[in-house]
Amino acid sequence: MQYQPRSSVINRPERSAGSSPSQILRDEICSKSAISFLMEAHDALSGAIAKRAGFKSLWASGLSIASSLGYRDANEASWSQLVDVVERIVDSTELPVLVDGDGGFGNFNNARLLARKLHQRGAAGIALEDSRFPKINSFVGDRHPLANIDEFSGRLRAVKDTVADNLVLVARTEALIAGHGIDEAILRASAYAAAGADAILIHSRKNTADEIIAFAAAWRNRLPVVIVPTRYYRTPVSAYRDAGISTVIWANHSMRAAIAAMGNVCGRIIAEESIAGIEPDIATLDEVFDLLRYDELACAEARYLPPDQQQ
Ligand code: SPV
Ligand code: MG
Repeated sequence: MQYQPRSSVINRPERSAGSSPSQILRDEICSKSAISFLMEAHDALSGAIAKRAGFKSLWASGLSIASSLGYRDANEASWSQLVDVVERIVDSTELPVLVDGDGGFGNFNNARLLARKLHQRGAAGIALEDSRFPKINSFVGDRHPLANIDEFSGRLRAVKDTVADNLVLVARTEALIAGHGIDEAILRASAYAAAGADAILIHSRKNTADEIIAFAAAWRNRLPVVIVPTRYYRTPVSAYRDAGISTVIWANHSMRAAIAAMGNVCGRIIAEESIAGIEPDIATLDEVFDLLRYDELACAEARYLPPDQQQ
């Protein structure tokens, strides 16, 4: 049987110039006709699962990657650890990946180094937030000092000058997280647009979408708007469509699902002193082998190994 490579962990077909990851992501974020959805991935496996479910693009979440590495979302993981995880996500999924670059891990120099490395490893875009180093997750505590607007704009310009259009540059303002109002958010978004951002991510910690919708109304789509509705999860997507939101990020849900599922399984195994009960509730080994494309390895062995060495 002739093996037909499809999107594969191992056989990674070259993309044509017209369909680079950043171009696909740019088209999604800039599309005026359709809202797009980015699913969180924190490793290659969660990326592959998101792809299998049908997501077309991924969000390499800082919170989820830090959590899976056992770090706090407080710049405890280094930029090179982030880049390594992103490379595995990109390699295993071949989907466009928008990377949560936090504040860029320092000043303009650190931010442009991070962007260059992410481009080299196949990322499609980078989101940079106007927090001060070291950042802390937006939902932790009340102290979220913002970077100076001009200094942060310099970080954006440095990234743009370094990677040009090879990475989509999403500028994220934490103005609302820091307790400021819509005016400050618009002021910052305007400066970041002037600095070369391709889209604006506006974040909120409220449990309704009111301030996001108010921002979108005042912003009038001068650049596409990206949102992360972790706290205002009850708002239906139709409200975002009506507000002209371009992209919605489901930012941490595979990581949280994994915590819940693994906690449940571990708890049952210890209580039942048996793995018999949980077997129907976990992935089969065949599912694992299918997800990781063991069939491709078998086909490659048939092609490249002498018959007496094949499985
Ligand atoms: C992330 O996923 O790391 C984000 C989104 O930045 S949030 O955790 O909501 O700040
Ligand atoms: Mg983050």
